[in-house]
Amino acid sequence: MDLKVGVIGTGAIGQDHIKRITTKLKGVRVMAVSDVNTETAKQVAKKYDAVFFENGKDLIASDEVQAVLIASIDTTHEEYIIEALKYGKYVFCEKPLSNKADSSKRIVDAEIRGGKKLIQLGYMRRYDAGYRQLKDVIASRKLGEPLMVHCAHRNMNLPESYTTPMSIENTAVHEIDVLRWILGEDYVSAQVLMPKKSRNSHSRLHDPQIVILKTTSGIYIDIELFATCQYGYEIKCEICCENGTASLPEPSYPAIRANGTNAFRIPADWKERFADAYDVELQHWIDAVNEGRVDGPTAWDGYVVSRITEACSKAREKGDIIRIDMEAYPQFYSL
Ligand code: NAD
Ligand code: ISE
Repeated sequence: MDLKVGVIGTGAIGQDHIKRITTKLKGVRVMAVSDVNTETAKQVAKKYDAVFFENGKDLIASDEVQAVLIASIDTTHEEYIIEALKYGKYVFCEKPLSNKADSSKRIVDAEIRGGKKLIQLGYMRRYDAGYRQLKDVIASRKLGEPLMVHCAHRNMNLPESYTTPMSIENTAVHEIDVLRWILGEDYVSAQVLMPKKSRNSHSRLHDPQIVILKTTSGIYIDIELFATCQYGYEIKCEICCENGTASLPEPSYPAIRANGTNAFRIPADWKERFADAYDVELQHWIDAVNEGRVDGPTAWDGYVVSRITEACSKAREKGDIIRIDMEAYPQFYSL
């Protein structure tokens, strides 16, 4: 029997996920969709033969929906996750768990109170082949201990609704999660540097920004966040170890020699760059839920990221280095 999924949020990634579920993935069917932009949601419902719900909470309550995929904006995740937990329904929630740490903590507390892990979080880089290779190299310790990490996260351009705090709360969250997973360490301090503002930023966005994190063993990580780089979507990560370095592989495209140049394509956006990772991630969720469980990034992982982004925001506001004291890992999440 196919897993009957209801999707809340039919914007960019909501539609991308609905398409992949319908055309590529196995053991699943999109039964229902909802969005406050009712016009788009109705069109999507018609296109994919799903039921349109005016209200996301009614979609969650529906007997026709066994599991909920949340792809609405960051500030709405808590409300929908808590509602799905009330019905004991499995959830796949796009990153971040929430844009604020106290909100993420309420989600963790609600899941623990319910007594069963029901949430998988959309940190898809953990399913990207390149990041998995990087994790294996570091874990083998063939290069010795990791010491420093240099990252860049560049978007061609982001909409006017994308503001200064979102560089961290919406974008740097990917590096914060995936490096914690690769290095197997938590973070102890955060700092944010604000370089000269690009004229391609707008009045509510200071772009670019640089985040500097320190891990428990003393590894320093710098993350360049450049939301208006103009030329494409580019993700870089180089881990410098005692006896060598390991870098994230570039996406593979043919070399085109023409007009006196030798050129490679640069992906346009996250949809293109991480298409395979999204496929693997969602199939993983579907297969696990069909077996009555979830694994992958947890609500706790999401809460940890929120605590770090909170420290980064404070660091940016105060122009200071902020210490991070993380609570102990709840046993609930190690089961
Ligand atoms: P988007 O703006 O294209 O779509 C968001 C949708 O949410 C819109 O259609 C909007 O109408 C809807 N919405 C707003 N308030 C709502 C509410 N109260 N109830 C229901 N729907 C509501 O944004 P997007 O790029 O599709 O991002 C959606 C989510 O996915 C965000 O949380 C974002 O951080 C995440 N995302 C993740 C990745 C990734 O790489 N994993 C990539 C893009 C976006
Ligand atoms: C977007 O929400 C994503 O998650 C993308 O992966 C990221 O690159 C982009 O900066 C975010 O806005």
